[in-house]
Amino acid sequence: MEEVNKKITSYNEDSISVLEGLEGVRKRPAMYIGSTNSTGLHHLVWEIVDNAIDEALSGFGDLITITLHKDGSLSVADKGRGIPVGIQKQTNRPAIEIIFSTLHSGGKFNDKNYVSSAGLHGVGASVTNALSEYVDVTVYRNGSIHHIRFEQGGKVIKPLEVVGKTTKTGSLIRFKPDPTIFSTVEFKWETITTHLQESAFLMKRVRFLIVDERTNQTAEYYYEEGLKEYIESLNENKDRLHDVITFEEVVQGMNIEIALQYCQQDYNENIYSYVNNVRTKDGGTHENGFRTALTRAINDYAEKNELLRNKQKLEGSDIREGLTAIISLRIPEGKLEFEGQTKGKLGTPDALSAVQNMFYTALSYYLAEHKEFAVSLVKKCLDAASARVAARKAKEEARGNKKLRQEMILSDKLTPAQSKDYPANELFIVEGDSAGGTAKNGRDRVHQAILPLRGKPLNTDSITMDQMLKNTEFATLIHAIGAGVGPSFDLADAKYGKIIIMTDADTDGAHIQTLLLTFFYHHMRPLIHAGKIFIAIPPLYRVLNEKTMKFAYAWNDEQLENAKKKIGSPYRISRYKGLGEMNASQLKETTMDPSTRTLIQVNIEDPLTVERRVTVLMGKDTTIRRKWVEENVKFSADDTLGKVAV
Ligand code: 0RA
Repeated sequence: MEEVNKKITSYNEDSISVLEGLEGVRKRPAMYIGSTNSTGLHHLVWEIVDNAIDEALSGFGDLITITLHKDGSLSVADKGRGIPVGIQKQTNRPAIEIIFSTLHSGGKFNDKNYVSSAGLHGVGASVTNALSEYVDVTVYRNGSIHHIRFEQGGKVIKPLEVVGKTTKTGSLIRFKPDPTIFSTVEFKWETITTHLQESAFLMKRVRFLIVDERTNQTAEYYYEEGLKEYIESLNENKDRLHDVITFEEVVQGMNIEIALQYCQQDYNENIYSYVNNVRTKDGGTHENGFRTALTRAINDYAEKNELLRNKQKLEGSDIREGLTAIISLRIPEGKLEFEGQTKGKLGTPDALSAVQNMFYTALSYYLAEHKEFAVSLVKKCLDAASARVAARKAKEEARGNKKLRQEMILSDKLTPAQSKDYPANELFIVEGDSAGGTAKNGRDRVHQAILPLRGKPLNTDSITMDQMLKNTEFATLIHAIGAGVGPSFDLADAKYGKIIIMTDADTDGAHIQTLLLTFFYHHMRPLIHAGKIFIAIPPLYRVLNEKTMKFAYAWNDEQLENAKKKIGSPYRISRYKGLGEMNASQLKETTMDPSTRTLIQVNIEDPLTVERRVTVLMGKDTTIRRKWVEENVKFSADDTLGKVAV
């Protein structure tokens, strides 16, 4: 069947163009993996893992093992059929070599219907190969153990050969990322486990085992029911109204899985959609089909059962308040279409009608069969509708009532910015009155506003919306931002382009950041999605030479060492315990002035991380928190972290 040991000695034209392809990846890595930072680095892992997932999706191999080795390499083992090792006719080279050397080769070797992100990104294992110091592949197939090794960005160093006998089947791929390409080559436990847990939720009954040989940690993810358990995990700390409802069906060659659950306290809608195991964060046709069906099914049910008064209709947003839903669609590669530049939005037209029809029918049936649930759900939606109407009214009244607004602005709490160019304005939320005073003096009066916070904000995870609104600190904050709150929040009305949380660099400061982020996540989520929330990073040290009066700031110990050298002895180090220890010009220079400060942009995209945030970040352990911030809060493009301001 497969000719494995045929000797290949000379490079033909094909293999030269192959190398040129990989060379292209090395020249412009960001075009293939998005970036060369930690996010890009982990793309190398997903490309390899996705192949193993595809194989499991086709029904081969139900265990995928990921090992982080001490030498900085990572391996992915699966129990699939094994990567094909036979000679490919057109090229006269082993298929495995082509798979690891040709861009977009995934599909050609595939007799499978569903392809996960290989189909989405269209790049696959060859990109990982191009950006690795080495890739070592062992294949268990046809009774033999096969081995091939690539080095220096994809060159075949050890051609394919049989190295032993086996009764197993599967593939083992080990690679070490090229440090000349990436700004970091350290694989992160948190990033990898979060991603693979998500994969496990989407791939029910496939086991993911992760072993970190650097720290001896292990994790295992296996879900018998997949999406149902995914939603249970997302809603773990919430006030759930019913058990998770699930639907699954194959329509026109598309596999559709939907799971949903309503919660009481959280009025946000939490809808997550996936295509072939990859999150479509901007939704698309499948998600639209879901929304339309949901709105129609519930309105139709309410109408038929005379639960609505005089031609009243529930709006989609009324029906989605408090909803957590996951839509997972698997479609053949040939049907995949995307809208826009990124792969975040599905365009496949068939997916709309398929999801819409399937979900409308299934949900209508479910509602008819579960009368008590259906009636209470319609009631909940009607409550949301009334609240929406009331909020709209209140907003219109507030608009007309300028005096009230002025009163708020003139209140003793907020020091406003002079400019009316709202997108250019910044609101600093500052820990404590004393630091607030310093910030007031150090600010750029035109564009920077200061809102000092007294004490710790309430934890909005454990209070009701009413309690939150009665709290003066939050009320002031809501008025200062000026865009409403909760379901009636309107991003377009926000009076600031950046909202910057500025706290001491200690445990209390970290706690306050978390409490504020929790508030924004619950009640002004669009601000987070729009990338308008930032955390200011004050320096930890100031190094001063008392003779020359030269000084430098340092944000970490490494910078401190550099600063000592730069400043020269005799130096004196002051460790800033809080913002209050800086004077206005120091605070301005280090933490507030856009040309010298360091800001981190809060950017939370993946649902699991967000829910984990509550448990990890609300805890007392600051090292876990710091680690989380490092791994999950992305640095904005213009940040200056790593520089010592002199
Ligand atoms: C193409 C065709 C076949 C399997 C695979 C690719 C395959 C690729 C990878 C990558 C990692 N693990 C993998 N396992 C399988 C099917 C070949 C056949 O018909 O047996």
